[in-house]
Amino acid sequence: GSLEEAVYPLFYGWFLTHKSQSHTKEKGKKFLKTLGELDEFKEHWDDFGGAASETGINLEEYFERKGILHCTTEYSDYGKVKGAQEYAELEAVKKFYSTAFCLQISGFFITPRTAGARVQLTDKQLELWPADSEKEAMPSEELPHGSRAHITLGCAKDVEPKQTGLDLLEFVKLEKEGQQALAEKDIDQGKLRYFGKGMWMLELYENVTVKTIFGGFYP
Ligand code: 2AM
Repeated sequence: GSLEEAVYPLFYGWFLTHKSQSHTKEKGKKFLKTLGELDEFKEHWDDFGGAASETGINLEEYFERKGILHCTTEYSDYGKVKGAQEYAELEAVKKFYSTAFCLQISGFFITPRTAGARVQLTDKQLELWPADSEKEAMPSEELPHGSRAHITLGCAKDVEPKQTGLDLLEFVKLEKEGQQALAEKDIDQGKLRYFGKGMWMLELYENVTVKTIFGGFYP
C-alpha cells in the first residue's frame, strides 16, 4: 500500500477568528438575555420542561457552550463517514482549504435543545456544502441546499451538537410550509417569531458578518 495515506479530520468547516467569536458570543448573549426577559417568552416557559424556576429560566446558563465557534460543512469522523473521501477530493475543498471567508449570520434561534446562529451562504460558499446534507438530516423533505448551515452557540444538558442543524431544519420546514408564527414581536435586533414547542427564531434586521478560515478540525 501507499506509505502516505490520506488523513481525514473529525469535521470540516469555517472556523471563526478570535475577534469574530467574541463578537458572535456577545450578540448571542444579547439575544438570550432579551428573549429570557420577554413576557411573551415567559408565557411559554412550560416548553422548557422543569428548567423554569419561579423566576424563570436563565437561558445563558441553560445552554452550555464549548469549543471554538464554527460552521460545520462536513462531518467526516476521521474518514469513517460514508462520503468522507469524496468530500475531501472535491475541487472546492482542495482549492479553498485554509482560505479566509466572511460568513453572514442572518438570525439566531433556540429550541429546548439547542441555541444557534443561522448562516446564509453565498454561491461560492455553497461549493463547499455537501450535496446531501439536508437530505441526510430530513430524508422525506426537499429543503434548500445550504439551509442547514449554522453555528452552534450552545446545547442543553446531554444534547449532542449535531442537534443544532436538525433543529434549524425544523424551522426551515415550517417556513417552507408557510406556517404562520404563533407570536411575533419586533425587538432591538430584529423580528422575533415563536413557532410553538419552545422554537424561537430571531430574523436579524442587519446580518452579522464574521471572519472565518475554512479547514479541518483534527483534535
Ligand atoms: P454542529 O456543527 O451542529 O455544532 C464536532 O462534533 C462537530 O461536528 C460539531 O460541531 C457538530 O455539530 C458536528 N457534527 C457532529 N456529528 C455530526 C453529524 N453526524 N452530522 C453533521 N455534523 C455533525
